Amino acid sequence: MAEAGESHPKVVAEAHGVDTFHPPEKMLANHPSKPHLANMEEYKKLYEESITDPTSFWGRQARQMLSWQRDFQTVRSGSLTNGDVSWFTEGQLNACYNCVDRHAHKDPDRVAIIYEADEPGDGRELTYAELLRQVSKTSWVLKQMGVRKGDTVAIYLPMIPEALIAILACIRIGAVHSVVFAGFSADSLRDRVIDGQSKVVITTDEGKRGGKLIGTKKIVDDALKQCPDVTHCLVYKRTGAEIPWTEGRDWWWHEEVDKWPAYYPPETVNAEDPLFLLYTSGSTGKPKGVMHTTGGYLLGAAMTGKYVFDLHDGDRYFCGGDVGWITGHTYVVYAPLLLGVTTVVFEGTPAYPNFSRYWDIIDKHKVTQFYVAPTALRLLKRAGDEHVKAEMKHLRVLGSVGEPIAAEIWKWYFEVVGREKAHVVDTYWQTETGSNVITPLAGVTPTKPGSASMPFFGIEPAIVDPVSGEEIKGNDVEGVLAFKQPWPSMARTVYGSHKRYMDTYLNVYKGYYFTGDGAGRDHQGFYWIRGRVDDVINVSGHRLSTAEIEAALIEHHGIAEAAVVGVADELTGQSISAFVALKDGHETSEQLRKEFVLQVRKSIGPFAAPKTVYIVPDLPKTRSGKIMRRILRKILAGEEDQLGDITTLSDPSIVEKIISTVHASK
Ligand code: 6R9
Repeated sequence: MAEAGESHPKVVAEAHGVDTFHPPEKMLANHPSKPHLANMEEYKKLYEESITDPTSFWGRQARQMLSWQRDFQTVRSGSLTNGDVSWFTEGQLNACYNCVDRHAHKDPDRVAIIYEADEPGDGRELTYAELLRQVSKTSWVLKQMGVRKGDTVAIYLPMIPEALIAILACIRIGAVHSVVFAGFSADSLRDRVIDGQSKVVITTDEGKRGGKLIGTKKIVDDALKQCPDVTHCLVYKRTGAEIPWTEGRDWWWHEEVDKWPAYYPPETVNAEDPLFLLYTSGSTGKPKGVMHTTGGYLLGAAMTGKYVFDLHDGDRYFCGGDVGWITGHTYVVYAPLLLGVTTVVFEGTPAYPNFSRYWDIIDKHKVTQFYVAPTALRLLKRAGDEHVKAEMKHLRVLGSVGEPIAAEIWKWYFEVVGREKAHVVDTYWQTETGSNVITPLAGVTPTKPGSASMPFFGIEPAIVDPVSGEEIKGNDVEGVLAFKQPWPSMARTVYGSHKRYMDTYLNVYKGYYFTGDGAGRDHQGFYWIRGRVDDVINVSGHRLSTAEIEAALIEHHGIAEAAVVGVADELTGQSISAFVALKDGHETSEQLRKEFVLQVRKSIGPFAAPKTVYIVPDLPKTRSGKIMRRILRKILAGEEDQLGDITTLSDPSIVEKIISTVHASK
């Protein structure tokens, strides 16, 4: 939570009279059938039922959307207060069967994956039948490596079909996948492999992104030097580069899968058996292994895929998120495959070979739904409208995720990309919520640029006063965002640290799930997400903790103390500024500043690198030694006249020195 003296979320009353956009007529006219709900009345009716009678609502949906091997009797048990929530308790199923087999049986030639490689023109398509064969072979391989039900497998792969195949193979045999974003450094990978107790790691020889090669296997080798429990490493040959090899531990994917049959029976698991771990940043230095379980998570993915994105048979869905983050998990892999539609797996970047790349992919593959973070849209808007030449005539839904979307970016998305024919859905959710929680339903919900609009089924939001901890009822209110009821796809624990789970999410306001975000509810009940109220910063949609970056910095021998703050950035949403105090015997220099940035790249990954490093004589600290980041934020924002009372600092004179350092570097 926020440290003492931190300011709480800004109270900004939303001006009434913000434009409201209804689902575009042209979207409905071009629709292959019609949205799953006829209007807002239907949404309200179902929503009401989901809140007042969750047992009947979710029981019905779970039986409709998922295939169970054994039915459940208990829909929901446990509570937010006790942190023991379980859904569909006696139910048994297999996640891979739900994503692959049932579609492969019904319609084997339907395309499951369109792989668009980094180089335009490269790539391939996989049908559901082919996916089932490849996943089965890979399941055999993992079994032979000794992976058993409940074991964790670490996946360090770029955006290639094998990332999905690896995930599906794990869940086919009841193993738990722990995907680590392939932009993380060896140190970060090591920490996640150890924390998740993975014994097998899956990777590639190299990755290819934006025309550049990434030495994934080399990074894995570095990480594994300190992971004695890893017995096997499965390596997919992506580029054919020369790579280091450890005999007995490393195995080529293509050689191994060739040995095994093309069918492996799915293993039955319980609804509450873990499905995956995904590490995310919180207020403290150590990343949290957020644990999702099988039945509830799958239901959240399938339900939001259907209603938020209006997925229908025959749709081609393109989510630009990386499989290393939750967006890639739920909306590249699970939602589209659970619903049996085609998912586009894109290996590259929106800027390579030019700024038309996304639009060309959408056009070429007749994409019907596109989903991306505002940071990419800011980049592409800035590049110029002339890059948006592709017709993209099949687009019905344009999704936004990961950070607030500014009204002008929203309008550009709607007008220039969507030609006013696609419905823009600004979807709010988190790694911990598993699937969209506050979001419009495409084709149904009226939207206001910048607002994530209304709660999804089963989500009962509360705006809470951060000081009193009391819920603020009624409309036109501001506070922090919490949820009052458990929902199926909520995370069940932080792996190996349930106390941390309780303290971060469920003990902050007893009886509520606390999101960590500030939010407002306007006069019509629309929700406006204001951003994090804790020490989490959001750079290009990547969630980073200030404490984690500080911990990385002080690994450098020259740094005595470090404080990291997020500042508003036109392109990346927020950017990272680091303030460091040197140890005795070190002199300020450009070289040292570069080393500090490098230190963070090495310890976390390039995406966490500070944009600016200020070397200061000392940090502003209270007498008890707490670093006052609020003061640093104010100085960077040019609000030096609003620093408040600084006499409580152990050395108030330090503030002037920091101000002049910041000014000198401008
Ligand atoms: C899905 C994802 C979660 C944090 C969340 C919030 C921010 C996500 C947003 C949004 C405003 C939206 N966030 N979606 N803020 N509008 N539509 O991004 O998960 O990486 O765990 O980040 O992202 O601050 O708390 P994750």
